[in-house]
Amino acid sequence: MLRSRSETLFREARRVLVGGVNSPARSFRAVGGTPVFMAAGRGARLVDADGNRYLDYCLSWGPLILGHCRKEVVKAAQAALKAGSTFGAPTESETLLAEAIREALPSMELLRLVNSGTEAVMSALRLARAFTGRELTVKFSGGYHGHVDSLLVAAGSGAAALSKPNSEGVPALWAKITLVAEYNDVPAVREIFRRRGREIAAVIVEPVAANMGLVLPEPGFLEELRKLTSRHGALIIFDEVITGFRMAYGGAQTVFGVRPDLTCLGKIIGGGFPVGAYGGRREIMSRVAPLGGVYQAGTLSGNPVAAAAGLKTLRLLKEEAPYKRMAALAEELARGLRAAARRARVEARVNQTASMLTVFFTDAPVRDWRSASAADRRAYARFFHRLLEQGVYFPPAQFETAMLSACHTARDIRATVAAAGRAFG
Ligand code: HOZ
Repeated sequence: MLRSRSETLFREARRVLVGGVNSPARSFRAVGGTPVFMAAGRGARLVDADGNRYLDYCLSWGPLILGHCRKEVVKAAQAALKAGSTFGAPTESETLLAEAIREALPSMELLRLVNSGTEAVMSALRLARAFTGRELTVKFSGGYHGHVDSLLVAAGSGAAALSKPNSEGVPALWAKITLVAEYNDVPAVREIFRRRGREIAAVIVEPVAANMGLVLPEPGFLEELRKLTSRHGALIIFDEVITGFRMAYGGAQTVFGVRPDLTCLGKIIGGGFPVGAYGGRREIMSRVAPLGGVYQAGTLSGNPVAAAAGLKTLRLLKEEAPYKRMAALAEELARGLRAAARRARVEARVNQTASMLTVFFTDAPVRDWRSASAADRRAYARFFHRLLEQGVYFPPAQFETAMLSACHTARDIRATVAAAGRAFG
């Protein structure tokens, strides 16, 4: 597979863009080699700048649950664009999107649209501090919540992949207000609350961790976090930027039946355009300006193009309910990957739920950052490149999650399993 155009474009990009990219996760630093420059996408497929075709399991890191260029979503965005891309004034589509979100996630009684998941999390934390009058946040090792200063501590995703889980430039004071526990470790969280319960504003958690690779919550983990926070007067914030409208239409919170105080969303709700949202209990959200004293604003927040594309995406998801089918295909893929690894005598664990999965090169179960980070990253890099050569685009880093879209077919899964068999071998 020739990628000479990607090589050229990367050389040119590096002259003007930091590291040649606008987000480190795209840089291929975690797997080595030159990032593939993309030119187009259609359904479950990508075409790169050299004209090579790939089956896409990255899907822009999650938003494209309906695949690339879904006709109705493109149309909705075009219509909104023609009417005006931004007004800096309210538009009806923002309310309609917010209503659709609230209908799916009733815990979000009142919400605010922003431009990214990072913004949503940053704002939710400020709000939690204001509401509780406390300053500490509890997060989980390997959990990633965007590049919010205080959460770039033991962070997952690109930060972990580049061995920068504690970013430079974060004031020591900000790092100090963040307490860290291992995911799924209830006794550790209990101990943190025992020592500092009165100072804790919030626990922030990905209900299914998807930024240290995919790691599932063990039975009782989320329920216990809910109980502990309630008992100590702290809030629980679900970061559903990845799981919202992916794990199920109502997100992970409806699947696990745990109601958070605040939820952060991004990705799918923008239909492929920049967006984020945070929301939750009315009495908490009423503290946000202009109703309350917590200031948070944005010129392009809830811009009409993202709102129209997001709304159309949610409506299609509701109508077509592709979740069962996507989960069945993801299960088949996970089974196929496990069998292919066994045949090749490769130690691999595949974590999977709904339309998400991660292959870890390890012989032990992966249930937290400790076990995720023990996986053989070089083996993942080899696997990734061997798949890429065969036209299968997995996330270019071990600490990420592969995803399926509603466009992936049983045939795609069989082709991927066959390619993985060769990649493991
Ligand atoms: N949340 C995505 C990674 N898991 C974001 C990708 C990026 O950082 O560019």
